[in-house]
Amino acid sequence: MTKIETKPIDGQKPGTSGLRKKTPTFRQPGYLENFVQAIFDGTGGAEGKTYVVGGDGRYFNVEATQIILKMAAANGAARVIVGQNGLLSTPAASHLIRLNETDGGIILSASHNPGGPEEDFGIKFNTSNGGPAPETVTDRIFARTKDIGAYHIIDADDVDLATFGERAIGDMTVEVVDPVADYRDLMRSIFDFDAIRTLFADGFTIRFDAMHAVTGPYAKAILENTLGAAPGSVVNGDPSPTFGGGHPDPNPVWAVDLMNTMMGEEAPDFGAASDGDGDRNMIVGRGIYVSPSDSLAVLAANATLVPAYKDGLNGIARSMPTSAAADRVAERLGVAMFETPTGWKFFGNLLDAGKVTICGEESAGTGSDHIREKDGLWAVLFWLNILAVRKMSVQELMNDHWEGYGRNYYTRLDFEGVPVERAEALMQGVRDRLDTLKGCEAGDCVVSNADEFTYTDPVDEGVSRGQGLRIWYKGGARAVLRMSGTGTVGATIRCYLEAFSATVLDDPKRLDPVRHATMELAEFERHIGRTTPDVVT
Ligand code: VG1
Ligand code: CO
Repeated sequence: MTKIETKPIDGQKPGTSGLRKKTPTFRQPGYLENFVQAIFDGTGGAEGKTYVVGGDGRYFNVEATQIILKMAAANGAARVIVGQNGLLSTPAASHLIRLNETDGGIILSASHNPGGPEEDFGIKFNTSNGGPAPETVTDRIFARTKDIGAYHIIDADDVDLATFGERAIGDMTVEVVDPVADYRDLMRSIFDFDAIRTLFADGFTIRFDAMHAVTGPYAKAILENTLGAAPGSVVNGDPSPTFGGGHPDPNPVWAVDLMNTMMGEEAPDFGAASDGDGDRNMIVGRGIYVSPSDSLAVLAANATLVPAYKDGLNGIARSMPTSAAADRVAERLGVAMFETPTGWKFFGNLLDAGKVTICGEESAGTGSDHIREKDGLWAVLFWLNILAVRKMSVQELMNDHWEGYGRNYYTRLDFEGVPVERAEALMQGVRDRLDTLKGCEAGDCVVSNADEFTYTDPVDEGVSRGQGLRIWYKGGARAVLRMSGTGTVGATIRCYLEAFSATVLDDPKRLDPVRHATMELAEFERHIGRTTPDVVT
């Protein structure tokens, strides 16, 4: 056992979802080690504890896993459950933490960010409920990174991560498990697999784009081998350390191949994609893209068709920038609706307290109380279960939904790689005028209200400030501005736009006035020199 002297390293503050940096940063001597030791120290030590460890297979995943195992052993952990070859999707890791009642887990992923020697890496700690550590915990971990003096690691050979079963490293047991098996059992316990199998047997076609990321093996095992989707339905299904050189980000921009297929003549009935670590989902029907906010609403509205939710929902939660489409469903169902800051960690308390059953974010994340992470394949299976029962196309289902509830038009504009000072100046410019914006006219819009979102957790009463600037316009449209907490270069400004119509259900220009008004009011041109975003979702 070796104690290695170290010094605090600047900038190890976890963001929206763990610590994300460029891979070379993570590979600097002591960088990963300091953070891992801070996780142990900030959570009362690893002595006698059990953990789950796994990642999305990106470059440095295996090396980092070996380091974590040696550090866990040196810190006195009793047992670590690892996915074969260090692979675990984020939802599968969350499930294993809960199933095995471990003390928590360490997930290696930068999610939708690209991977490779010069790209991004990330690490996240999940607590014993299977969910991302709440801010109180990440604050303690961060505090420890600032006064750390040493870390512990044993001097041992690398552990065989290729073969299933138990082995020892120091005094600790490492158990290498099939990353897919328990997760597949969980999905089988939630959905009507027979109905979905019949759907495929009757000729329903699907294209699932795993984007060279972790969900490939899961999707093949579940969709093709268990449910009978045609072989080859899962594309880009072999996890690659660089995700085939792309961004494993399931949106119309990065999953453009899938979009083109789904909009083409030969489109299958259903298309879906997932991100690097398997917690996000994109849903596309033949000729129709489903916005994540609408997807959440549709799942909630049809939840009782799924065996696990047949008795109804306790409540629904969405992140603040997500559209209010789900709110209309909650209202009709007569269940509670919660609005949280961005990031899955804020749903944990609501799920643990039984206040909500289904949660979602506009960024293609949906999930339920089956685990404590968002879950990409779960969302896909949920859709398939609904389509199998309702016997409609995606287009028909969406039309039916909008006719019943009205439509919350929605889009998100991302301005990436903005110099940090400029992004902060833009945000501060709006923040300084929150009180005076009311009544301001911009283009065809008039501001009816503006504020900065503060969240008070209804369970532990913890307060999170500065969670996004909100501008409402007369007539009900809304804009939200916030800075991304997952990027690794410069700043990304996200501008979220929403407008509701009860009767006009297909107007591609519906958001234009609120877009122009928001660009003008927030002075995008003056602060960052452009009003054209890099990515529109
Ligand atoms: C983004 C999304 C947010 C999501 C987070 C982590 O955060 O907007 O909704 O929870 O990524 O998802 P930000 O701070 O960049 O807006 V994942 O799949 O990257 O773990
Ligand atoms: Co993800």
